[in-house]
Amino acid sequence: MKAAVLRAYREPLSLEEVDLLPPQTGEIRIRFAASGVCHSDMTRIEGARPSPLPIILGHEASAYVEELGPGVEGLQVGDRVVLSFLYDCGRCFFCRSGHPNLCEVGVGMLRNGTMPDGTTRLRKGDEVLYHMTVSSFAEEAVVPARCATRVPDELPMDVAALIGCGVLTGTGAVFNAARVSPGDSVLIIGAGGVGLNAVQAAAIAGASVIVVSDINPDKLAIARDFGATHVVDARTEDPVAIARDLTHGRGVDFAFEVIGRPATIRQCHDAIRPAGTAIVVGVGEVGDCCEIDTASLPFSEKVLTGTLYGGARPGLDVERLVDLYLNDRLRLDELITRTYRLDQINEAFHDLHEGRLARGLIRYE
Ligand code: CND
Ligand code: ZN
Repeated sequence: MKAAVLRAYREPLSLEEVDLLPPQTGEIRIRFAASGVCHSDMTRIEGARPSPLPIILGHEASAYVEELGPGVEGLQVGDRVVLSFLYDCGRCFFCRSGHPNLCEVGVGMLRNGTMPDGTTRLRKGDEVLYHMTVSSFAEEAVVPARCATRVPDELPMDVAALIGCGVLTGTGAVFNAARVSPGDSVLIIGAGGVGLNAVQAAAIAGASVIVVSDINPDKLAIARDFGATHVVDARTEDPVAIARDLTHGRGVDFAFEVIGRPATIRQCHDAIRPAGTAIVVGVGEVGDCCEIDTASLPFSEKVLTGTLYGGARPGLDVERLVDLYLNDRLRLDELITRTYRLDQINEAFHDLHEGRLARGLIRYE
């Protein structure tokens, strides 16, 4: 099968023939329909968190089931599925305590680039590693069956792909991590493919004030369309001052950072009210630090935290988001700015880098 392989950091992906081993127990072979291009893929190319190479990127995808490994139940060949990049073993402390997105096995797979058994099914002579369990910048993959959720025929495969990361993460930050309630005030910093989903989730949740900060006027226009009550051009305006002005000088109940930079994380912490919560969704570089005035903490009772995969319960949340979309409550078509073929993948990353995309999508059919 054809795949786009990362062989060296900060270099273009190379289009190659890669071999796929058959699915092992509990695994399936899938043929991709579409894959979103997420900033987490670009961060990997930039080497912000270096790990062994070669690796096949891509982690936000829809696919068809092609082959079932031994012991797979509940899926059939031909099923249309959305992939989750977080495997949940169902047995570890985190799965049993209601945090399947922090599954010890799943997080280990993200770190090591493997399947649950610590090896991969991708070969080019030697072993090729997975990126975030899915490795969807390829025609096919072998993945754990637990990471595939069947979706109905009415759901277009293009928008199905986006649910796998950007939609689940952005909406999950609001619905699961923050549990935004009607009347809450919210600040969202970074209105890209993930952040825009936090914006529409805040609107669905009934937030009274939804302030969105970005440095790109095109993104701010979509944010307004998606339910932002106020938009801030961070090149010339201060989101912290504006968030306070809109909340009687107190600060917002929740602030979401969806970029992964210390300066904007600090803005979120500054913009929340006493006992408010700042939630970091963006993934920064290893070693990045952010200064917080510790003396103010006991007086402010502010909470600064992060969320992995929007605190999703992967299978269940995919089903709920599909229903929201099919009932016209969640807008996903508008997120797709441009589609590409796999051999245009480096152009897609260039466009993402230039800020041209709400989401770029690789289409395989
Ligand atoms: P994308 O590049 O689409 O969006 C980032 C947005 O931030 C763009 O619209 C930029 O214009 C904007 N921006 C840049 N600088 C500033 C600034 N100073 N102030 C305001 N806005 C600014 O990225 P994405 O939406 O694909 O991903 C966003 C982050 O989320 C990224 O760090 C990615 O790695 C992370 C993420 C996290 C998780 C998770 O599980 N926590 C899952 N997927 C992606
Ligand atoms: Zn992602």
